[in-house]
Amino acid sequence: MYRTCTLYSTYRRNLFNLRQLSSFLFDIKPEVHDALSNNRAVVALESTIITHGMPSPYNLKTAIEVEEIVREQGAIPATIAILNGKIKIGLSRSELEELAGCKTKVIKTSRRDLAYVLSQKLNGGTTVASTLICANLCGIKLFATGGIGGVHRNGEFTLDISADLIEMGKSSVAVVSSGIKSILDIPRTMEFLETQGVCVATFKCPDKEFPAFYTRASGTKAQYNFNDAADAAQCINKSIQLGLNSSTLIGVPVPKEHAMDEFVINNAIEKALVETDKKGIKGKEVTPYLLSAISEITKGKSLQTNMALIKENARVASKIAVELENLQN
Ligand code: PSU
Ligand code: MN
Repeated sequence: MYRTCTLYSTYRRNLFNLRQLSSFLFDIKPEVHDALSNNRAVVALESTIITHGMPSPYNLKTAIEVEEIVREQGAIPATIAILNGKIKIGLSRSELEELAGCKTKVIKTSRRDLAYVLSQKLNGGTTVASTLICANLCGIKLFATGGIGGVHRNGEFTLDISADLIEMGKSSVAVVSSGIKSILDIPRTMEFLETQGVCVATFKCPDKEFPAFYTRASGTKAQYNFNDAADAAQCINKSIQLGLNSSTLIGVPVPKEHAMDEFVINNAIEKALVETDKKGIKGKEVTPYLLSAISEITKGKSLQTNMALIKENARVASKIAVELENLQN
């Protein structure tokens, strides 16, 4: 009885939200709207990875392939971005091309940038934080990305802590990623996530070794491990039923054949960090700069790894979304 009530009210709330949201702030693609109205599996995808995380033409190629993978698993992809001051939930092929081509200026849009970008009718690539905000408002329950932001090294002095972490503490959307890059301070990021109430689990890693994006091991453990997609969906469902309004963060290690050599990547990261410091790069520019510097230093190898892991994450997120759909219908 309680379960039915909770799910029913979630469903009603989604419908109410969807009606409100479709108007002047949001533009929800019809197939995404249909899927949400019928409680069908939808997977949100961010767009900063397209606009600032990967160079052209790899960004467009990856964005298209990731959407295909979501569909293959029986879910509907909803890439989220801001175009001409409207939040798009689900993009057409030409909109993806427009974003990826960077013909017009696109702003890396996190929570603090959202209202400004909308009010000025600009274009924005949404980070994990702002994608979470939008997905949450629409009732999307799963979100696949490459890597999340975190506490930066020396964050205890600079206070450079990604808004992604805080948003995960207040969004009822599970995030599937390849963990936290070792350009960040992984143990402190874990501490911060605990404070925000985010449940952190690995996927199919019985040793609970949390992945470090380019490599499969970070030296830091997650609290839990999900054996399969159904296991993850059960936990996410409980979180929804309780109304916790916080994320479950699921760490999927990069497939073995695409993982980078630890020595090679750590060297590249150290070099890139020195370069960033020397050039005085700060704030929101740090992550995109580091990603491109690391790709240059590794002669494109890190970019290949990045492309492989996001596809794997989309596959896993879609499987979980389908399991969740089965639990909720
Ligand atoms: N990590 C990547 N690629 C990315 C990002 C992170 O491998 O594109 C992006 C994501 O959109 C993430 C954002 O939300 O960087 C975090 O930026 P910041 O550290 O400035 O919060
Ligand atoms: Mn930052």
